[in-house]
Amino acid sequence: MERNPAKGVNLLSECIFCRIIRREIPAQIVYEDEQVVAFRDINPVAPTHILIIPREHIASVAEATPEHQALLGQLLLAAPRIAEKIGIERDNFRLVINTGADAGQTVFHIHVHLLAGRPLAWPPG
Ligand code: DGP
Repeated sequence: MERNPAKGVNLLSECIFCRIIRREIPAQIVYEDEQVVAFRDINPVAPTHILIIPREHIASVAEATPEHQALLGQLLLAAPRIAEKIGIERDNFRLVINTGADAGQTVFHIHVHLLAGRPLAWPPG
């Protein structure tokens, strides 16, 4: 892995989400399986704000390859399971994947935001 200032810190040892997976820094983990981990966002923008991430470090959707096809699907399919597990509606949420700094991506380890618990405007800001 390289350190690319345009993409933030990409070193596996320093990636904050890799560190959460390794339990090196605390997080409220709400779901995990062999491929996927989900935890509460430290800066929630909705009553429910969960981040769903792959255990494998992939910097962004733009860095994913066809080999990641199934894994990317697993991130999405985890969402209704997570919703059920944490006791919210399994069919009433928004999933967001910010890709690139201009789109708001600040952590360069793919993550799906699961947002729920309030009306969500469209288009997003
Ligand atoms: P994005 O802007 O799409 O890259 O989203 C990154 C999210 O990650 C942002 O909503 C805040 C969250 N976040 C950043 N650092 C931490 C952390 O250390 N713990 C947790 N739980 N969330 C974090």
